[in-house]
Amino acid sequence: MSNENFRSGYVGFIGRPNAGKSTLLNRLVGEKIAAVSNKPQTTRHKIQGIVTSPEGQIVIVDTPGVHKPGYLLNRRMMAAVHDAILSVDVLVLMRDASVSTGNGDRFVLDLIKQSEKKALLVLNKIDKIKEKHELLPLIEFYSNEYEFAEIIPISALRGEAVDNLLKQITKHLPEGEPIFKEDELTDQPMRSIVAEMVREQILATTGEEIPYVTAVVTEKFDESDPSATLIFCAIYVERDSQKGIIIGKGGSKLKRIGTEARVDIEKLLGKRVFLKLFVKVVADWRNKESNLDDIGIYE
Ligand SMILES: Nc1nc2c(ncn2[C@@H]2O[C@H](COP(=O)(O)OP(=O)(O)OP(=O)(O)O)[C@@H](O)[C@H]2O)c(=O)[nH]1
Ligand SMILES: [Mg+2]
Repeated sequence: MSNENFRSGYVGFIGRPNAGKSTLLNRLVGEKIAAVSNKPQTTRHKIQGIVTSPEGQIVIVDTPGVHKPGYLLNRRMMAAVHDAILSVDVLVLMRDASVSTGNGDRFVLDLIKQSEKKALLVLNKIDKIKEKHELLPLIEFYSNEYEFAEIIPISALRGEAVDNLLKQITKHLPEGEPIFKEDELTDQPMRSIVAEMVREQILATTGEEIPYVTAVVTEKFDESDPSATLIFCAIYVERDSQKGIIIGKGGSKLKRIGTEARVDIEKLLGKRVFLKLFVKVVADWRNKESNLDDIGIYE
């Protein structure tokens, strides 16, 4: 593709937990590559998605929601945010427009200000807002704080105004050749996406502390049988009691997690999958360098 006006570059999605960053990533890419949930801190490491249009190629860098780090895990999550802010061409500050402004929002805004980078403000979840004029105070607040290149209200969930957002992001990228092949959707290894899909189902089926004490690692990904891909995933928890919750009565919960995740993985791979899940108790994995390295959450 040698088009003089073709644009390409990296765009970082930055925002508080639950703003809808990964929902938007999946929608723009057109495939589920990132876990989405109604629990905060769903995304744990940067996830890159690639969207190629006739006008350009955007490489989306989805990041963990900005939060105060407690465990080493959370420090690495925040390092991924800072790394993305430094390395991308354009930033997207994603804000849940249906909630009022808090200290967390100011903190995210400060990160954008300190970067002095070109940034677009995306006001998400407008499907939850009755009257569009309710957005005006928010728009006024943000435009007084920073010179955003664009302010765009969207609904990532419903896909409202998302095509326009893609055009606007592309417009602000530098001119240049595509960075990845046109048909590539992500540079994430399949093993890592598979682990995300399993973790998404754990987040969907468990409450309270379980989402935070759980990690998933793909330990085997065997495509030698052309009729079905064989996948083994280890689910880390920190205590025996948590293992019991994930397995459920007579193994019922683990079975449900596996069945739902398999549907998503088969859709992505376009072939049959044999998925085996097992639960490992690893005390304090969230504070151990070697465990975090195994899980794929790097410094
Ligand atoms: N009503 C509504 N809900 C949305 C919209 N976009 C995302 N959500 C929901 O918001 C929740 C959080 O979405 P995620 O995409 O996981 O948010 P995130 O910003 O990636 O969160 P972290 O990874 O924790 O930082 C999920 O329950 C989504 O379904 C939207 O446009 N409208
Ligand atoms: Mg996310």
